[in-house]
Parts: sequence; C-alpha cells; structure tokens
Amino acid sequence: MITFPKDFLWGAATSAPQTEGAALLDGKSPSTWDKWFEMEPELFFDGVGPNDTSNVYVQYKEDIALMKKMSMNSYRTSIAWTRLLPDGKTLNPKAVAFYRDYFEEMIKQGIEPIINLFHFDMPWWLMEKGGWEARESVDHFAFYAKTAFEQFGDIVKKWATFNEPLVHIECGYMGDAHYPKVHDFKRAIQVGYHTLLAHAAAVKAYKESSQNDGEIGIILNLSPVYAKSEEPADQEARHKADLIYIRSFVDTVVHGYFPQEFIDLLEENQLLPETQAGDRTIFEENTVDFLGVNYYQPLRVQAVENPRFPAQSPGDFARYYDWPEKRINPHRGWEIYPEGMYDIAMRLKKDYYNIPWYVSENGMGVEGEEQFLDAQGVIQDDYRIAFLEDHLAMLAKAMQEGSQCFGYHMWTFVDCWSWLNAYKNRYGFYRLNREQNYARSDKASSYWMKQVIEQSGFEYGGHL
Ligand code: BGP
Repeated sequence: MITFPKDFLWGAATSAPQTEGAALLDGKSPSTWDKWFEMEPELFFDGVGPNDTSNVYVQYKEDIALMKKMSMNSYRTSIAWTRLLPDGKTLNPKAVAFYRDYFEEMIKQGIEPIINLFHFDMPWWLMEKGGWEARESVDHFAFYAKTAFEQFGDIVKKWATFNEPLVHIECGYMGDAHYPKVHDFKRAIQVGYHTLLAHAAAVKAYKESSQNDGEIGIILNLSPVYAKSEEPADQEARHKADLIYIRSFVDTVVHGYFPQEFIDLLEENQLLPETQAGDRTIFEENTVDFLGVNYYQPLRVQAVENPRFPAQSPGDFARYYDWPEKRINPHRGWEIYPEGMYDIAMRLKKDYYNIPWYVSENGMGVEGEEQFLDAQGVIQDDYRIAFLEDHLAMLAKAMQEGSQCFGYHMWTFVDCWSWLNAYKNRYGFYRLNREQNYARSDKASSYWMKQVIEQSGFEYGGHL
C-alpha cells in the first residue's frame, strides 16, 4: 500500500490562457498568444487558437462541481494579466467579478485555489515594448501582482508568481515554440534576468501587502540531469546543464542569489545581463515560501564535441543524449522516468534545506484518446493510471525519506488547449468534447484518482 498524509493537497493544474476562452471579451486585451494566432494561425495545430479553449469563463461552476465529485481539495489556475489590467494600469471590474466568483466557488466546495500570476501570457501592449527584455516589464509585473493581492488576497492564500520561467525564455528566445521566436543566447539571458527579478519584486509586493497572511512561491519545471556516462567530459556537461537549467533558478528563488559559478560562466561567455544597483537586495530579501515543481521528464546529456566559444546556446555546454533504453510517451516524445520524481525530491531536501514543495504538474498527453472510448462513453486511459501509479509511488518513497512534499497536482483537469499543439495531446481527468458544446465526459483515471484521494493511497502492483 502506498500512502499519503491525510492533509495532502490533491488536485490538478491549468492556466487562464489554456482554459478560459473569451480571449477578447469583457474588456480583456490581447495577449501575445492572441496576437500571434491572428498573425500566423497556420502554426497552431488544426488551426485552433487561444479563443477556442475549454470555455471555463462560462463553465467554471460546472468544473468545480466535477472537482468536488472527484474529492479534490485543491486546484491551480492563473489570472490573465490582460483580463485583470487590460492596459496594465486600469482595473477591469468584470475581471474582478469573474475571478472572485471563480475562487469563492472553489472555496465554497472545499477546494483550495492556488493562484499563479503568469503562465506564458505576456500582454501584447508590453510585448510591443520588448516584453521581458525591457527593464520596465519588472515594474509592470510588480504592479499587476500588487493589484491581484489587493483584490483576491483575502481569499487566496497560496500564490505563485510564474509558471515555468525557463519555458518562455527558451522557447521564445532560443527557439520557435513561443513568440517572438528569437534565437539569441544573450537576449535569452536578459529575459531570464528580468523574469526572475519580476518574480522577486512580486514576492516583495506580497510581503508589503495588507493581505499577506498566506504563502507565495514559484512554479519551476525541474528536469533532473543525468549524464551519458561517468567519463569526466560527460560529467562536466551534466554539471553545466544542471547549473543552467536548475541552479540558476532554484538557488536564486530559494537562497536569494545566483550561483557564483553561473555568473562566472556568463561573464566568460560575454553573456552577462544588464542589472541595476539594488537588484541584489531585492533577490536576497524576497525568497519563496514554497516551490511548485513541474516534472514531466529527465534531461539526459553528454559532452559537446566542438563547443563554440563564446557560447551561442546552452548546447555549447551540454548536448542532448538519446538514451537507447528510455521509455517514451510517443505522442509527446517525452521520456517517462518516474525515478526522476524521487531524485528531485531528494535534491530539494539535500541542497535546498528541505523546502516545502508540491508537484504542481505531472501528466501524460496522448493523441487520439477517442479510440479508447468504451460503450458507456468513458475513455479507458489505463496508460495514464499506470503513469500516475509509478510517479506517486516514487513520490511516496521520497516522502518516507523525509521530503516535505505537501501535494500532487496532475496536468490537467479537463483536456485543455496546449499552445502551438492546441488539442493534439489530451492530458485531462475529463475529456473535453469541443464539438458537443464543450461537454465534459469521464475518463477512467478520474475514478481511479477519486479513490486514491478518498483512501489517501492505493495498492501498488508495481510497473517499475
Ligand atoms: C507545461 C506547461 C503547461 C502545459 C504542459 C504540457 O510545460 O506549464 O502549460 O501545456 O507543459 O505540455 P504541452 O502542452 O506542451 O504538451
């Protein structure tokens, strides 16, 4: 029997831009995703854009009733910056009414809201000024954060500033999956610096707000890094990848400073960002209360044969290693490695004073799930149940060994829109039937999870 504490937070996660719809209704201004879809709709799977998501702006009460039916006790979503402050300055009363009602309804049904402020949805008005590349983005974000705390801090007691900051940095400034599709390491570092500074400024705004009796953290995607071999060159690649992808974020938000080795690496490669006097204090004084960890897959690396100097991308420090023995989710192309969950938990215990944390995302996106529909109209997603069992077993093991994990959220609750992939891969406990008025229907994993929640555990046959 795998068991969890009685007060464990069980739930699911999503974001405003991936669920709400109503992208330009009731005063909301366009986010960069809304504009990008307008400019290049052909880039989005099946031509489905951010206006056509799961209609949560209308159906939130129905979803909360389903959460309750599943016995969930917590749920993460985000606020859309562009809905709350359409021009960055003026409060939108319709947004306040919507979010208050949404969060109050959750609380009424015994579901604790965990509310995140930024989930890749940069306002277009700010993107036109340079987005996170522009220093002014930090003050704009701090103002938005302060406004959210003032409006909802009386009922929301768990806040997150950002979801996966690495992703908008990497996909937008060293790749093509996010706008503005720039490929420039130095600009990516500047974007990262402003993002982390904006995070710390938001933590500061929370501490200074009159409704600061809750907790504030950040949600990071942490992929434990493994080397191809014990050879020194592979180990060095592992060390560098860990420094860039893990320590530059976790050290900064938990300890309050960038690792010196990371600063040295940036300096040697002429990548140092522009900073201002006083920034250091903002980082030092505004560390997090907890971490949310999104875990999908590990990162496997090997030595780089001919690295460029100065480096042009993180690929000059570590090269991706395709482990021949890996288990894979073929739909998303991501490795399935539940042991990574245990390794992250132990790392937080060892290197980050065993900070309280929770699994803020973990899950499995599958294409063509309709093929698993049974005669009762239920999707028989055994693969998702097996995925959940293996990851939860690893998490429970870490908790037995002292890891301070306080919850587990699956990505996601109802199948949601996933950026350029739109509805290609489905992740939910419930299926979204877009063509039938956005009706929600059951997947077997929702029954399985309900039982796990109610029994605080499950009988594990073991797949590992
Ligand atoms: C995380 C994001 C989510 C979600 C999820 C699934 O990185 O926080 O927004 O989309 O991954 O990934 P994808 O949608 O790319 O399949």
